[in-house]
Amino acid sequence: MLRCLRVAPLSLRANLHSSVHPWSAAAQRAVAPPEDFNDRAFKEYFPGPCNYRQQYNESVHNGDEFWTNVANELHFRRRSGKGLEYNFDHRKGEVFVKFMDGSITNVAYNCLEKNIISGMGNKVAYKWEGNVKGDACEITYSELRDKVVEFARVLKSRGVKKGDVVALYLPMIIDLPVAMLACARIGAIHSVVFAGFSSNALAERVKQAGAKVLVTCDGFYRAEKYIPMKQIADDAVKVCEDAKHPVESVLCLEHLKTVTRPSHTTDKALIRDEENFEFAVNDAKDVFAPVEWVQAEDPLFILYTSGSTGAPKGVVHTTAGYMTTAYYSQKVTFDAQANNDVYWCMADCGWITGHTYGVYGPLLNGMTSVLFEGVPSYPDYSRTWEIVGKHKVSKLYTSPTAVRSMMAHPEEMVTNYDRSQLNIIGTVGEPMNPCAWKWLHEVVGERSCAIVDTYWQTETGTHLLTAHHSAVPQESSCGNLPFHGIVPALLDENGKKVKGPGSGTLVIEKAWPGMMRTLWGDYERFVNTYFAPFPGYYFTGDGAKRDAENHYWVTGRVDDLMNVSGHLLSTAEIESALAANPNIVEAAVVATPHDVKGQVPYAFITMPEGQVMTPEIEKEMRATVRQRIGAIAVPDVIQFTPGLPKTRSGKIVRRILRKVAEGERNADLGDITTLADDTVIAELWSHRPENA
Ligand code: 6R9
Repeated sequence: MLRCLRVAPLSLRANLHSSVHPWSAAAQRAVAPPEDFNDRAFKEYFPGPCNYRQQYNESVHNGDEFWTNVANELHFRRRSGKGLEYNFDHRKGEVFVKFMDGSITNVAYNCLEKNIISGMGNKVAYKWEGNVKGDACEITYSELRDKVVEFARVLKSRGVKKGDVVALYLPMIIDLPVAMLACARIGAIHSVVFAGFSSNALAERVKQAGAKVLVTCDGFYRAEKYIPMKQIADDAVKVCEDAKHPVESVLCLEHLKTVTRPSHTTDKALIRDEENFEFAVNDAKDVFAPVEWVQAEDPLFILYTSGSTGAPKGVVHTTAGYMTTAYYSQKVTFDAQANNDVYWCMADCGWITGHTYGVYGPLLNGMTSVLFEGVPSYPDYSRTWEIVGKHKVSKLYTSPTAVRSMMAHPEEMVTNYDRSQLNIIGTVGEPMNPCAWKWLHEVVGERSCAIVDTYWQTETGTHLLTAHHSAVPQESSCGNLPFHGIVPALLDENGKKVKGPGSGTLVIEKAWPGMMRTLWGDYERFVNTYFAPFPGYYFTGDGAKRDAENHYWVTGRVDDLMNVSGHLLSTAEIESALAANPNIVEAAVVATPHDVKGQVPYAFITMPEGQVMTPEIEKEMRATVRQRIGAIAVPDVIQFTPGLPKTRSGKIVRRILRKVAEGERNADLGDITTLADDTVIAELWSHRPENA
């Protein structure tokens, strides 16, 4: 039985300070839960009409007051009295965004000291799970703070000052959030480079950011594969030196001596004395590294993201605005309950999801988080659920890619493990397809969990559109609503706003505190990429559809649209239709040139291990696309492939698929260093049908 409580409506301001947060699932759940939804999912339900939209309206009409009220829950050394100021129209002057300009605060202080002062020092901040089962440890908020202070001393001893850039090239070990927070503590700017990047990719990012110090470790294992981090870092340092951008100091942590090695490696990292982190700790014992009180608009971090052309873009996020929206969106989207939750964001800290919802969001909310070094497939595909069961995870943040890889395996790999505490499953990164949604909903969540898709970007810092469990019906593909404070719009090909239901390019009309401020060292590219395409709007680069109830479906990058006989089709939409077939694990569709139609869809599909493509399955898939979208969308070719070319963050690299579809064997595939597995390319070619 559901326990229903009735609450009197409270004013917005009063709500922000009440013990049950007004946007918590408890206060918000108003849509009919799925049939046989039990009270495992949320502790309390409130009947009556949903008020998400009402609160949303207040958040956008009174944006300044709204966000300043949220910021009031955080610690500021000085408040300037200023709120959100911005200009999105480059024709009217410089594009800029500021929040609480002139105020003074520190994000690391808010993540650590603020919680410790309020009595949470002994609470576990991170439960770490190693690559090999059994390697595990925990760290409390007080212990985390001590480690951060120690790390900050070492950085200071290497001459790092406020405003200096520190590159962090580390796997998913507790030292990574420690290093991020240590930078934040002393006002240095961290630039985390994903541990799967090659030496060239690392060097490119270190050079571009002008990093003074590079922090790495000896090595780590991803499943059974040994990743020689120090060796890669050394190669990168050499590249930087040759390019006359020398790194002043390298610090190397010894991680391998603390973990179980799943395979033998004869490799021993070469760590010079001056690079040895433990020696550096000893040398820095007497260094003073107090909290540096920084300006609201001082940069907190740089994070590189790929550009559609040219070099990677160094997205810059600043202090007060990012902190406020990270804190708030974590709280609202995940119904953060400092006392009850064990939360697990599966994203690597090398990506924005790991920054905002793996480090800053959960710590600002005093949550206990799982930090996982390994991969969902090792030692087998039950690993995720074994960890969920072991730590009684209540909120999980994952990606459609991870879900699709897991759902290709027997259900027992999930159902053998305890998921009784799990109540919210967030997803991010790509459009959520109905099959993956259904699997999460039925197999993982047993119809008792809210499945909350979240759409956002490295540049946006925090959520833009979410399927908030209180306001979006729990049905497959039900679309997302704008997050509080976010005003999306759809523009047609002439840049005119689409009114009511329709589709177009997704842009954002008003600023929000947590958005990017510039591209590191390239303000011009920042304006040209995000504001010049549609003056007065932030351009997301994605297309979306909107229904009469204001639900949005992000259909994919606008560059992924194809024009078949004058009809605009979304690759994502065709992919969803193909992947609806139970024999399919994943589908990727690209446009390929056609003499008569202009372009036609060409599909690549993967299937569960051991399964083969048959003419019947192919026929079924074509029928589904025809039925769901129309004959125009039926792919000309459906090619089976054992794997898809993906970046290490799980994004399909369509540019490679386009070359295969076009049959351009000798074509330049561009940068393939970001691929998780480049052997996929040869497989794509070997499975290309003769008649394609
Ligand atoms: C957070 C993150 C951003 C791009 C974005 C869009 C795609 C992310 C999505 C989604 C559909 C979702 N994307 N979330 N598309 N539905 N829920 O992923 O940042 O790595 O910068 O990627 O990812 O195309 O523009 P980032």
